[in-house]
Amino acid sequence: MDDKTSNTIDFAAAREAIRSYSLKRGAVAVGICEAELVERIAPPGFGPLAILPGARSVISIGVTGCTRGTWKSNAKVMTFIGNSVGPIYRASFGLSFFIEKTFGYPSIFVPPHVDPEYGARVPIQSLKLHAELAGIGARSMAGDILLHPEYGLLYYGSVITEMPLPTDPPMAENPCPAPACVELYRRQGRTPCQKFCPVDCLSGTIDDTGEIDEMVCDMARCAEMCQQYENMPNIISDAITADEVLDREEALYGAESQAFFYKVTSAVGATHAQCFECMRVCPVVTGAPQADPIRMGEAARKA
Ligand code: B12
Ligand code: SF4
Ligand code: SF4
Repeated sequence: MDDKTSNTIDFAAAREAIRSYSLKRGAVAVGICEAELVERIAPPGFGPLAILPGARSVISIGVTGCTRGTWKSNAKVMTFIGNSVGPIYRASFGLSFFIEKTFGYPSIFVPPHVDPEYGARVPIQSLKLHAELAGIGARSMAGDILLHPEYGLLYYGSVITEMPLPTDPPMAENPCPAPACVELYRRQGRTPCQKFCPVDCLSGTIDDTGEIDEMVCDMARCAEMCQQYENMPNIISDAITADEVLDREEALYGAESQAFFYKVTSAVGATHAQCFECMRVCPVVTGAPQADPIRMGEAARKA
């Protein structure tokens, strides 16, 4: 983009157009932060400049989690329909094209996945860091999952762009821990997410003022729990190492594998790593004003 063209752009109006495009595509929250700020916090090689050398801004968008009915269901059902990563990745992919086409600045959809060079736990970019700095989530006691006071649990997608856009500040206040969680912690020494995590992988402390003092999450244990119903590598490994034909067939065509392959072939977004137990008991996730689709519907019908 040459200076002459960029001088004709109204960046505040562009920001609104980006916001409006994202909301139309299903996002409920949109925030923007400076690429330079992310670059300073992310480890070397994991900031925006690593994937777009001229990066100026990072746009983070969020879609809501589940319906009220889904939260009432069991853990197994939630592995099919609990997350919303598909829609958010499609919306952010579209946004990268929208910015290039409308404003002419090179933009890129951030791959949300892990970096194959560094193993199963290291992402190419931290979507949580983008969302946190762009002001659409704050770190919680539940393994640093970001929470939003209006929407509870959001799933995030990001776009990095060379466009210099007006930014948003990080959230001034953290909705975690909720007052009810502080109360439970004072009485029992544990918050709801810590208490109900099925593999006890969350710990940490709340200080005298009711703020997060320390958060600890055993990610290996959490990952094992998240992958209990669908573990592609296990299926393949069991099939390769089976000595007997029947064992091999069980590995490939047994009930668990069938369920997994159904999900993959019917393009269900939630094909790996799903556990929602810390979120199911979180008052911010289920009680935030806009987190409940029934209440959202009532408000819309009244309007
Ligand atoms: C790998 C991964 C997992 C793994 C391991 C989790 C882990 N944290 O190690 C497993 C499979 C266990 C998992 C589980 C879940 N996940 Co997950 N997961 C990811 C993924 C791909 C990377 C997370 C990660 O490792 N980040 C690196 C850490 C260290 O980043 P960070 O805390 O922001 O970084 C801090 C510093 O370390 C440093 N830093 C900055 N950048 C980087 C980059 C790197 C590489 C490193 C090391 C450090 C670093 O700066 C930050 C300063 O505070 C992200 C998508 C993404 N690309 O970000 C989704 C994501 C974090 N998962 C998500 C969710 C929702 C879940 C689950 C609830 C599963 C589910 N039901 O959908 C559980 C929750 C578990 C929990 N209690 O946190 C959401 C979180 C949304 C939110 N509201 O916060 C994300 C953002 C996906 C999305 N598109 O929305 N997940
Ligand atoms: S996602 Fe499941 S295993 Fe991981 S911290 Fe939450 S409740 Fe525990
Ligand atoms: S249950 Fe939710 S609000 Fe309460 S401490 Fe855990 S993450 Fe925070």
